[in-house]
Amino acid sequence: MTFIRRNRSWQLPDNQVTDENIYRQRRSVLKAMGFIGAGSLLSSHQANALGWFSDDPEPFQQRELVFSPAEKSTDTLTPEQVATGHNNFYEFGTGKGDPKDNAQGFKVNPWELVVDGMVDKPLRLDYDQLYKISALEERIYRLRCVEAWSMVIPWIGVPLSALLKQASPTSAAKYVAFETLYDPEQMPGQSNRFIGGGIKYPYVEGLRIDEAMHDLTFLSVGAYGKTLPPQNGAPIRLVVPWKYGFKSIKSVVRIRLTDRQPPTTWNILAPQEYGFYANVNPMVDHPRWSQARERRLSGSGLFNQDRIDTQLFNGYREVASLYRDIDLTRYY
Ligand SMILES: Nc1nc2c(c(=O)[nH]1)N[C@H]1C(S)=C(S)[C@@H](COP(=O)(O)O)O[C@H]1N2
Ligand SMILES: [Mo]
Repeated sequence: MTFIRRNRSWQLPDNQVTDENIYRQRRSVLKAMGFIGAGSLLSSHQANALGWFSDDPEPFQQRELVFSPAEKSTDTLTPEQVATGHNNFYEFGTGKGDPKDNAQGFKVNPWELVVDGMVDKPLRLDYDQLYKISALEERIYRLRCVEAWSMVIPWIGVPLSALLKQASPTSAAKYVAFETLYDPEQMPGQSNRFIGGGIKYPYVEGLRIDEAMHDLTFLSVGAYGKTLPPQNGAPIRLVVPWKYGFKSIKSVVRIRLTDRQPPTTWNILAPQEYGFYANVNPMVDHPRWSQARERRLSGSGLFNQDRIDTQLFNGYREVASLYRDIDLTRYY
């Protein structure tokens, strides 16, 4: 597959975040949040502790910079060989190197992605159509795994909303359910529980419809300027950058609109540990470890890991208004 244009004006030109980017993103965040909304979500004490309101609240003019990936110099792009060699994709094994080792023969063409359920126009996309949902964009997003490591990855794809709109969800649709391919012949973890970690397959995930329609919610068909490698979820996977990585379901074959909160794989396996929402939140610890900090895989080797503070919503404050009415400790 040939490719896919890189870089837009609002993206980082290279690995390093400039002061100018930092300044403009701060302002975009202030605008996107609205001061009132932020205040109702967190106490002003909490908000100040997180450094939310330290900037000059000038009117914001450059909306596109809400997707600017980074506001700290710790946000260096993760090297491609790290992002494609350290993976969670239990269908191919539970070790971090297993997906790369075991998924290389994975067949992605032909593929079929179905969008159905509570929609006026059900869709069936074949492999070629996956790349033509709408204009492809590159978005550099942080990915924070619930295991407390993180990366910064340049995805290529389209907003999920572009696809959902084409299917015309009915007004009854309140949630979106996602499903990974079930093919035990190709995915050894699906037929052998020692390889697949005891998960019930197919892997399933879900979002509330307002989360699914949010501009940040992305369907990725590529990364690092290429089509997705199998270990990262080829040919098409979800990327929800403000939620723990397990929400970002790989190798998706079905997207179903529904009026019920759909079951999700990690919640089924361990409901006390993994919720439906799974918003990145340094103030809500996993029962077995702290979520206050994370290991950022940014260097050229897996041992090059900076320990940094975890940010609420992984730093994507644009989404805070989605949760203004819920208790993030209860709905973890
Ligand atoms: N189908 C499926 N999707 C999955 C997983 C999985 O095991 N199976 N692992 C999740 C987890 S825990 C993480 S952290 C991310 C990792 O994405 P990456 O390997 O592209 O970094 O994929 C998510 N999507
Ligand atoms: Mo994860």
